[in-house]
Amino acid sequence: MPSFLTFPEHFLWGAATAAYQIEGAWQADGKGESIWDRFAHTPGKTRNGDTGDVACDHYHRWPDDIRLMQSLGLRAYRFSIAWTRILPQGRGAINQAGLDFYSRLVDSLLAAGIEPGVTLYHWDLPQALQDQGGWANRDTAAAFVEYADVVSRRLGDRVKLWITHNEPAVVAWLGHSNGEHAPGINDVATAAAVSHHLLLSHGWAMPVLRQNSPDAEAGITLNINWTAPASRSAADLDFARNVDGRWVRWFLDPLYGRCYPADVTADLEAEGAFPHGVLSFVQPGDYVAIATPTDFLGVNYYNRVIVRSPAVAEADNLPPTVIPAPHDLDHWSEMGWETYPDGLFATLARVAFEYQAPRIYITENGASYADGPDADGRVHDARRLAYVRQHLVAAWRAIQAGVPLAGYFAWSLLDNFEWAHGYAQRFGLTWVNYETQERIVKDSGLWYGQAARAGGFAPA
Ligand code: IFM
Repeated sequence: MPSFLTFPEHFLWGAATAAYQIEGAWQADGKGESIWDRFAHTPGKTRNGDTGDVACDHYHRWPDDIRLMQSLGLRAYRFSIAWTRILPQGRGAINQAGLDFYSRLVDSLLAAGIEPGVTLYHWDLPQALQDQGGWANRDTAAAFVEYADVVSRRLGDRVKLWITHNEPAVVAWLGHSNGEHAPGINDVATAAAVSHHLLLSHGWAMPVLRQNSPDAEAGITLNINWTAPASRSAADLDFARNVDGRWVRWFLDPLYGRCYPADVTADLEAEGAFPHGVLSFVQPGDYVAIATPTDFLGVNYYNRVIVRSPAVAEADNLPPTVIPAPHDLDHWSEMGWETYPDGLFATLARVAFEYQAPRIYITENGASYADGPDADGRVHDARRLAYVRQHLVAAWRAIQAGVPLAGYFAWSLLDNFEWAHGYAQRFGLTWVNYETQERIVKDSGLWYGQAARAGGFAPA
């Protein structure tokens, strides 16, 4: 390996956030209620009852946050739009103040030399649409297209990178099958229908984005971690197939024209996911719409998951995933996620060569560690720095192997609201004091900024 890893000239060195996780101002300037507002305000749903009501107060502090990005030398910033700032009731009346907010943000990013990348849906469905069935209702896919149209008509002249959805698998399975996320539903049949309507809304929105933003790239982001079996036993191997199938292939396959995978369809049928007939929610034309060609695939990669078949786990009284306790925190983040950079290389190769994704962005990658300021006022987060560096080495190796990787967005620019974990988990390159809203760039952020400026780094 060379002593300095140089990345392609136009590689996007970025950082990512999401609206509900950083903006706060949950009722400001005409914003409507989202399912995450409702969920977090419901006792018992998030750790310590934490909410995104204030979060990082980015809605008011965004000029400072842009200056922070500029000081780091970032070339790109991926953020999401809060649907309820634009259409407080989900569809119908447009809230100009919401559009103005994002328009100013985009203008200021461009003025600072930072490329804006917009995610349209990062989990905060308008509650008004949830009240009509949410993503289980096919009509929500039509509402999403209207929303995509309104946003891209306003920002489409300046935004050159559009992501329809962030991690539809998490929305479907965590939001609707185990209830850990908003809207907190626990029903596999609902989750299966939701997954289809999310994908459908993506496919329907693609031509609208192309029309309103003709010079832009548009695609979707999936969470693709590396799944491995705990042993070579038939049961564990089959369970690893099942887990990877429902979290990854169930989404990748239809997006790349292969329809839903038969083995996962059978698994879901056995769980009662199709009470009205197998895949009864698929209508003529849906597969073609979902497989509308995209310009890129966004990959969110964090860790390897080593899975054990539930039958084996129960019989041997073992946990369903292999996580040693206590964790070695050099190798397992505070989320209990294993650091496994080879999995990023393998994942990039998989989507590039098996699915022929024409271009790939790593739209999220990062690790949660609680390190805060030391006596010197600095945040010496050596483990996160090592994590980011190791994953960028894997990304560089993938590029050498022929993967069309065009950018990397660290998760996250700031410590922020980590969904059901509240503020207990910190993923930021920047430490946030939630009492004072002070920001301190961590050592990992300083290192990443240097790499961004230099267009590469020394691997060791
Ligand atoms: O914080 C989340 C983000 O919203 C989606 N991807 C994973 C991150 C860490 O859990």
